[in-house]
Amino acid sequence: MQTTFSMIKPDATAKNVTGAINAMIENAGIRIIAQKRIQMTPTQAGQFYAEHKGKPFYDGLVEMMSSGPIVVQVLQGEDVIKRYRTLMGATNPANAEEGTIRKAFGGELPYNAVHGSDSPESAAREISFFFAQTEIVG
Ligand code: IDP
Ligand code: MG
Repeated sequence: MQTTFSMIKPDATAKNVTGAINAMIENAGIRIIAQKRIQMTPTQAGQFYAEHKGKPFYDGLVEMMSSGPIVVQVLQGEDVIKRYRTLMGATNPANAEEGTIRKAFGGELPYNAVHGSDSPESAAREISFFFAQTEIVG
């Protein structure tokens, strides 16, 4: 059983679709084993997205990600890192397939509703960025 880190972004909390996104996650057979609603500071958002520092969209991404509430989650399931990336859909919602979260709830970049870890290493880093072990209760 694998775990991954997921984030419902400020554009999606603003649209009041956190429950709808959770339903898509659960309908895909993925378990939400930890979850909280928080707001990142710009500094935190910058650290979280450090891998993108220097890219043209970095400043806008940091601004957007700290602009409102987000829901951070730990997801669990078989091969869940890859499966959740598939359920999210393409980074650009314009290219996302039918049935994906980004197709259903994304807008124009950087507004694409959700984040999901892209590897076991980033999953470990991103989970520990937001969650203490005691908060992951299964
Ligand atoms: P991912 O979220 O699908 O892993 P990344 O390439 O890691 O995509 O980019 C991180 C986030 O940065 C995206 O989810 C999106 O919000 C934003 N982003 C990526 N590419 C662009 C772009 O070309 N313009 C504006 N924002 C972008
Ligand atoms: Mg990424």
